[in-house]
Amino acid sequence: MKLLIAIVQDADANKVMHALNKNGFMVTKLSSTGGFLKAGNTTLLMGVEDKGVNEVLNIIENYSKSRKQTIDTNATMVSGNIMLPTTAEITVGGATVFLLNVEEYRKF
Ligand code: 2BA
Repeated sequence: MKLLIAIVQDADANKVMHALNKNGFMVTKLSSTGGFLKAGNTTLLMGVEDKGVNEVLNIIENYSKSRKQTIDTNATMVSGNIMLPTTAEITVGGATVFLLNVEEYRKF
């Protein structure tokens, strides 16, 4: 069994969870915050039998979109004494997934 930890964008979370549940996979949703953007995202925890891992990865990949986001960077000095704000474009997502081996799994 594997523990999959998937960080997805809030906008994709419901679609990912719905597809996982529809295909018989259990999922726990945690509200999380990205350390770089300081914006909300969603962390999904899934305990998955080895034979189901590829199917889960496919579902996550299919329902997680990558999006461009504009961020403010440090103001830049122009013409000696005028400070102008500058922006940069970054691509966020689809999804970041960690796969861990599960030593033991119990339900009481
Ligand atoms: P954030 O940390 O808020 O990062 C959002 C996006 O900002 C990242 O998208 C990436 O495009 C960019 N970014 C992050 N750190 C950067 C840096 N030092 N310099 C330049 N750009 C940077 P994703 O890579 O798709 O990551 C989305 C979210 O997934 C992250 O939100 C974070 O919450 C999580 N994540 C990604 N990689 C991780 C890792 N190795 N460990 C833990 N969490 C991770």
